[in-house]
Parts: sequence; structure tokens; C-alpha cells
Amino acid sequence: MFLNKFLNLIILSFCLIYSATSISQVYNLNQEYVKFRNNDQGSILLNTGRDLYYTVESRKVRNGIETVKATIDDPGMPLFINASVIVTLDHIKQEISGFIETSDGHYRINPRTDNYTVWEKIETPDVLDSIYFASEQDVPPNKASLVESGHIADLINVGEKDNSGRYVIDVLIAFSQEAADDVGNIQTEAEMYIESVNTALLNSNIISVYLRLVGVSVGGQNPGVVTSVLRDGKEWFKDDIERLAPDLIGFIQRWNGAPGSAAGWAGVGGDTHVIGVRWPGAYRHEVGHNIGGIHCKEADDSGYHYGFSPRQGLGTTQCGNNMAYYSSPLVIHPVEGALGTTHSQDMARVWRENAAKHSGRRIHKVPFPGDDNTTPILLQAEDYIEYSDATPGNTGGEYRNDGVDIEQTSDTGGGYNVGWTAKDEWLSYSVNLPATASYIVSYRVASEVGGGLIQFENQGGIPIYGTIDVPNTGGWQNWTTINHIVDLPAGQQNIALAIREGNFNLNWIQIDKVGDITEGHFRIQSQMDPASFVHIEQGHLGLGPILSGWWSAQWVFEQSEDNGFYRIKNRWSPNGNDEYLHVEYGTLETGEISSGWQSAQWALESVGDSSWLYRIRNRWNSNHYITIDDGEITSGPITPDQDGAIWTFIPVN
Ligand SMILES: [Ca+2]
Ligand SMILES: [Ca+2]
Ligand SMILES: [Ca+2]
Ligand SMILES: [Zn+2]
Repeated sequence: MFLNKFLNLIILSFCLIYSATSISQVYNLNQEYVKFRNNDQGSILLNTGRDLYYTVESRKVRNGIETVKATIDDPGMPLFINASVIVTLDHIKQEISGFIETSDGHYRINPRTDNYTVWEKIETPDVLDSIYFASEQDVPPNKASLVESGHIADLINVGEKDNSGRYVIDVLIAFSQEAADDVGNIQTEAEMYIESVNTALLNSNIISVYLRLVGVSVGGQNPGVVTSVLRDGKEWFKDDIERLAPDLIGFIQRWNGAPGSAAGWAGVGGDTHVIGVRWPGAYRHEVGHNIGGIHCKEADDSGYHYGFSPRQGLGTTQCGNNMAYYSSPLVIHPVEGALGTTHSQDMARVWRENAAKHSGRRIHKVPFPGDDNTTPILLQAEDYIEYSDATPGNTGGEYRNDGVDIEQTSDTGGGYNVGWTAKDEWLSYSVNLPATASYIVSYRVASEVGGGLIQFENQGGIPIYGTIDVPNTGGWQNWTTINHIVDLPAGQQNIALAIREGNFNLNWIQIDKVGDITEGHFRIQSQMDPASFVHIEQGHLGLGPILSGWWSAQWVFEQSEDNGFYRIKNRWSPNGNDEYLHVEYGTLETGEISSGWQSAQWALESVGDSSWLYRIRNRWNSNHYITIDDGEITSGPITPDQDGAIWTFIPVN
């Protein structure tokens, strides 16, 4: 006790002295996160003491991470027109990564902040320059790389394009555990690396190709930033490579000074690169090697695969790497003029010529935006792309080796299920939906205790599409399928299951577009009381809980001969006759009808923006709606806000 007080006193005194004499404002990661999330203009305090002003140019969200691109807005830095600030925001964890470049060098967010040096200068080891400019093993791009020894899939020369016609080079970023621990948030870090390349591509007018992050992973070993990683890493991350089919694989290591270390390594023309985790600036340089680039032009070299330096100390990505450009004679810098020469320094041409080849190294498994797609989409629970899990490690020990708990399943079809679910965990999945429409989302679940609650949402939690309770199924391997209907936007997106309450197992999720109301069978569920369904299980009209196999709780909507009205027929024929809903004798019932009865024709009035919520109004007695009154199903006049008159139509698979 005494000791603690003593230490507090020491620290407090130190801080007071420090803040009073040198720095007046305390910066921290959360403050930087809030600043970039909320403001398009601001300043960054560098650890050199300089305040750097920036203006946000663009914001976009990929894989749940918002990538913010800004330009430095500083009259004192005319050489860095278009110099970039890249920050990536994780809105789930409220964390940030950042990379900026100035005429004084590169800076990045320091996740180990001491609150005074949030933005720290990137200090690469001395070996960097000699490695970059002399020692790295460069070979002509038409020959096998000296440092590339892993298998590369047969090339698809037509390449792989998205629906905008641009080549897509898929990237896996694979961290060692040491590197992941060092960097803090691997999602924001990885997106920052990708953006550092894409920014340089756009700056250089290379618009026919871009990098896409298809996954991040943690594992393998940490021998350091050495060339053996380029080969061994493919073995460490073999399962991720198989699952995600990346065209390029970036290995991120923690620097340890091992013999042969550099800030980064890549085989020229190869499909792997490795960098030290503290140095995002090295990333675009190493990718440039993979694409086929060499370094600065030597006097007796030929070919156009070189970086370009307008003058000493200022160079494009493959030559000095302090300008966010790949060399190109077509790019005219406002201060420095052309950033390349036609016959020797044209990395933009290398990119354009090799984009098809590199995009086609592996056939993509993560769908492109706009990929043709048909539902239903079946997602194995264990094939999540990102997650948050309450317990360290994989409790079940099967299938994957991160935080999610996975075991073998004895459900039909076998495979694996996610288990040991707990409150506030989440799993996310990449889906590509064919249309903005209503979808029925089904979950294959088992629970011995019940009480689970799944929230289906866009990754990050905005918007929330719907929630569904998970019942007690009578055992941890007694499987049942539950479902609900949600409205989803078209296109490539990450959806997430937020586990609001746990204690259930999940085998798979299926997403299927809700068909036309006249196709198939539907359950009619009370929106006010979701446990209540319309049925005729006792041979007459009833309302209440049902079992999934009951035909008596399944209905067919038949278009009547007059447009706009439907007959509603039960799937079951308990008396050998068709059972239709009608009010022919004044009250709601089911039974045989005659074709002319308007009392058996119903208008389906959709409620709000939802395309599965309806009020059901009779044609003959047009002020009569089907509604719940005192727990019973009946028909009659309703008030506009009468919840008992709103019904959910749920298609039966
Ligand atoms: Ca590909
Ligand atoms: Ca766990
Ligand atoms: Ca499964
Ligand atoms: Zn290099």
C-alpha cells in the first residue's frame, strides 16, 4: 500500500513537470480515432514537435474498416503535393492505424503510445538503404526469382477483373504473433498497407488494377525480416492461402536484427513479400518488386522496370520510396516534373502489363463486387472472416487456430460447428447478394439450455437487420433450423452475427432471397407476439406456438382472378377439403369456399418499408382486418396503430 502511493506520487510529479515544461497537450490513440472519425480537417502533432495540417479527400469502408485518405495541407511542404495521410479506423474496437509522409520522412501511429508521441517517425534500420539499393536480390522479371521458391499456381493470362473492368489482385496479410502483438489492430494495419499501394497506383494514373485485402491471419514463426520467410510463410499459412486464394501474400514480421535482415524483402515477379511491422512505407516498395519492378536505374541497365528520382534524396516507390508514386513518364509532378522516362523508368507500364498475370495467380474465392450470384448462400459458421471471441484460443481445438471455439459436429452432413458462444462475441462473413430485397436467414443451431440471442447486422453494427432467439433444442448436438426475414442491400458486403446472448452451437447460416408471395408455403406469424402463428392444427382456425413440421401452420397465397386480391389456403386438408380463410358467415374461419366469394379474398397491405410485414384486409367486408383480440385470432375494424393486425409472412424452406 505504501509502495503504491509512493509510486503514484513519483509518476504524478514527473507528468506535471513534463507537461509544464515541454508539451502542453496530451495526445492518445482514442483522441486520434475520434478526430479522424468526425472531422475532415485537422492537424497531427508529430514527435518532432511539428503540427501537420491535413484535409480528408475520401472515405470508404471495406471489410468493416473505414479507410480515410487525406492530403497534407501545409504551405511549408511544397515538395509533398499529394503526399498522403492514410488512416484506417476500426469502428468496432474504436482503434486506428495511420501512415503519413512528410519532407521529413514517414510517420506512423504508435500503438504503444506514451500519450506524447502518438505519431512517431519511422526509423528503419541502417541496413535498409544498402539492402534496398544494392544487396536485394533482383533478377530480370522474365526469369524465376532468386528468392522465390514457393509454388505459384499456373497463370491465367486473361487475369481476373471485377465488374468495373479493373484487375483485382487479392492479398492476404499474414502476421507473426510477435508482429501482431506489436501493432495492436491487425485489421486496420493491413488495410493501411493495402491503401498505401492503392494510393500510389492512383497517384500514378494506374487505374486498371488495384489490391484487395481478402484476409488477415496470425501465426507461423518470427525469424525476422529475412528471405526464408518468403518460402516458409506459405507453409505456415497454407490453410489461409487455400481458403482465401490470394494472388499476393504479405508476411509481417517483428524486426529482430537476424542475419540477412532488411526493412523488407520480395522476390521480383514473385507472389510473396515480407516487411517489418513498424514500417508500412516499405509495403508499397516490396509489392512493386512482386509486380516486376527493380530499383533505381544503373547506367548500364536496360528495360523500363525502374524507379525514378527527380533529384537526390527524392524518389518514387522503387527508388528511394519517399514519394507515393510509381515511376511514370506520363505523370507530371507540379514541382518535380515528369516522374519517369519512357525507356527505363516506367513502373506504371510494368503494373499495367503485369496486372492480368498477377490478378490471375489464383482464382479468387472471395467474391468480387458485382459477381453474378444466386441465393441461397450457405455459410459454414466456422468459415468466418473476422471475429471477436471472449476466450483465448480455440476451446474445441478443431479446424482453425485462432480465438473462435470450434468442434466437430454430429449434425447431418458432418463438418464442424462453432460452440461455447458467449455474450458480446461476433463472427463476420463476406457475402455478395444479387438484389436489394428481403432475405430469409436460417441458422442451424443446437443448445441444451436455450436463451441465446443472435443479432444479424452489417459488420460494425450499423445497420442492425434483425434479431432472433435461439431456443433450447434439448442437447448440444440436437440440431434445429430457425429463421427470420431481413431486408438486405445488394452487393458485396460483410455481414455479422453479434451474439447478444450465448450458450448455443452454430453449424451453418443460409441466406435465401424471399420469393414472390404466390410461390411456395408461408407461415403467418404475429408481429406483436412472435410465438404465435396462425394454424388449423385442431381442425379449425387457431393461434399459438407451432412445431416446424406442421402443415396446418403453412399457407398458400393464391392470386384471385381480380388483380390485387389473394385467397389464403392452408397446406393441410384435415377433412379432405381445401381450407380457406373467409368471413362468409360474419366471423373469421376456415373452410371450403365458392369461387365467387369476395369474403374469401384478401388485400395484403404491406406495412412501412418492410416487404414481409402485412395487414390482411377482407375484400367483401373491407373494414375487417385479421387481428388478434384478447389472445384470439379474429377479424374486425382496427386502429392505425393496432399491432395485433400486423403479420409476418415467413416462407417455408
Ligand atoms: Ca485472383
Ligand atoms: Ca475462444
Ligand atoms: Ca459447419
Ligand atoms: Zn527493394
